[in-house]
Amino acid sequence: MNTKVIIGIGANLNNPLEQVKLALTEIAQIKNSKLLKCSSLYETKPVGPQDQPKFINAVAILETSLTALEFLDELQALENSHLRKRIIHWGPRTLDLDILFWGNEEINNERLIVPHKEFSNRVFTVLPLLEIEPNFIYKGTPLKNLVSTLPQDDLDAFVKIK
Ligand code: A4P
Ligand code: MG
Repeated sequence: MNTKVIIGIGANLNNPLEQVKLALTEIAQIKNSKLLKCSSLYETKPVGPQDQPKFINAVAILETSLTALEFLDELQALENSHLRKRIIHWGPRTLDLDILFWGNEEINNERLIVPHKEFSNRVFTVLPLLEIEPNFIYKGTPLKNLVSTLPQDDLDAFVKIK
């Protein structure tokens, strides 16, 4: 059975625009999966420590017949191939791939929490998803209604680049 999965893509080191573009071509090749939609690429203000470069962010929608943990394995293998080093929590990274939604399922185990806990607090996940799914409903509320609850600084700094 196919599951619709929504992922967040982020990078802020080693030419992040190229990291994200390359990641999108790689994501399109994940086994037993099909890339359905991808947002524009955006420059965003870092959430967390501010003494780090701006991020490039995007959101993509796929369908897959993999299990959630198999799909996470694929994303983590891609992160590792981009020489990702996990040093600082919410700190700089060459590539960060998060599962935002796994169909309508709630998953909570030591490797995977879905929906992503920070999804609705972040300009860099909410606005790219709105671009490609303008009628998305999040926990019973239209996603577009959440925009006014997001930090104004982050909204001001959100710039479409490609
Ligand atoms: N994990 C649990 N749930 C998930 C999920 N839904 N998707 C586990 C992916 N992984 C999930 O992640 C740590 C562990 O979380 C993994 O081993 C996985 O099994 P990580 O990516 O190694 O650590 P992290 O990214 O430093 O922590 P975290 O909490 O995932 O941070 P976030 O939420 O990814 O935030 N600012 C801007 N502007 N743009 C960004 O993209 N990203 C972050 C990172 C901070 N600030 C940012 C951005
Ligand atoms: Mg992460």
